Amino acid sequence: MDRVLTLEFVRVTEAAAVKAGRLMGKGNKMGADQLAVDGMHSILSSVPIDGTVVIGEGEMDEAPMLYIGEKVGAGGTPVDIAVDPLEGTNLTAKGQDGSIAVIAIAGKGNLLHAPDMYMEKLCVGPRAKGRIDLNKPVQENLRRIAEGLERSIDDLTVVILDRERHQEIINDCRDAGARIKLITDGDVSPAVDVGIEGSGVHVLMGIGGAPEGVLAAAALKCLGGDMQARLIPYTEEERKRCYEMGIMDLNKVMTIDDLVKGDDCIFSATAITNTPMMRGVQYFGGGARTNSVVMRYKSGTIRFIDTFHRFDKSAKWSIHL
Ligand code: VTB
Ligand code: MG
Ligand code: MG
Repeated sequence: MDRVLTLEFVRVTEAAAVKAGRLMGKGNKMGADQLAVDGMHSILSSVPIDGTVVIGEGEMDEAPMLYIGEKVGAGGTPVDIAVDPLEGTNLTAKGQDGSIAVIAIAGKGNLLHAPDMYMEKLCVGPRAKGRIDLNKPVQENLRRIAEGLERSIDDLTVVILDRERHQEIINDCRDAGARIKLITDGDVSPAVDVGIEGSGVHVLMGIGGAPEGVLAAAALKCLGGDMQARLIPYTEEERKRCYEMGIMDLNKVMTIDDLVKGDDCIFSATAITNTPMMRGVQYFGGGARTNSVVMRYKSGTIRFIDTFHRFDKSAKWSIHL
């Protein structure tokens, strides 16, 4: 992938965020999601790629845009694309922190085609790379991560989705002495943050969405961090989908390179509401300001981009509520 594409993908997530952010706090998560999809889709169609959506808004018959299998782009390099135009719909609908517009791009066949089911995740930054093992107890992982970060477990902050199913790992983290940040939704943004020093969070653990897991892996791969994951099929139908994907051992621990293969990927996210490293979309008379992070595996460059958008300069910003 040509490196000039990198900035093109920032434009894609910016457009989704500026549109969806309009509905912040309005209690309309479907509406916000739809605006994000519109914004993302319209800009993607002008990017010079020959893209296929492999993680998107659902199967063809239920999502009109950015559905799995949709061909996007203006023609060019063949790539696979994972999107979550509005990751954390509840957060945007309630005006709470942590919602982002996000995209990951890799060479054909290199993104795990994760079906919409649950995935157990363990995510860390570069200094803990190679130290995590999803088959080991929580305490053991925290001990090794703390060692990598040259600090005590008491000085680690673990992000966990606040769900009943996580009571055991929450107890284990507390027993080990780690600090915890329980979040109501949106585990992609904190998974990215654990890869960035200074974000104040060091580990993401627990069960969230599998598509979100692939997005997190793309970011962590670019950041030099690490991730392990395991699909958690609950129904017979979901188990069948795993087998169809060629995953015969349902307990298989996937590494970051199983989730995102190869040595060429790009990740971009724009904050819709605030995140620890980025401000959410701010609107002012006639425009908006966005914060994004974009990264490219090949060069390892991480860019934080602060952008001013002028609504009078382009029709693309007009929204019909
Ligand atoms: C997960 C997580 C997402 O929704 O999919 C979660 O990965 C759904 O979990 O980031 P529950 O079924 O327990 O609610 C998010 O938090 C938001 O899309
Ligand atoms: Mg979404
Ligand atoms: Mg999501």
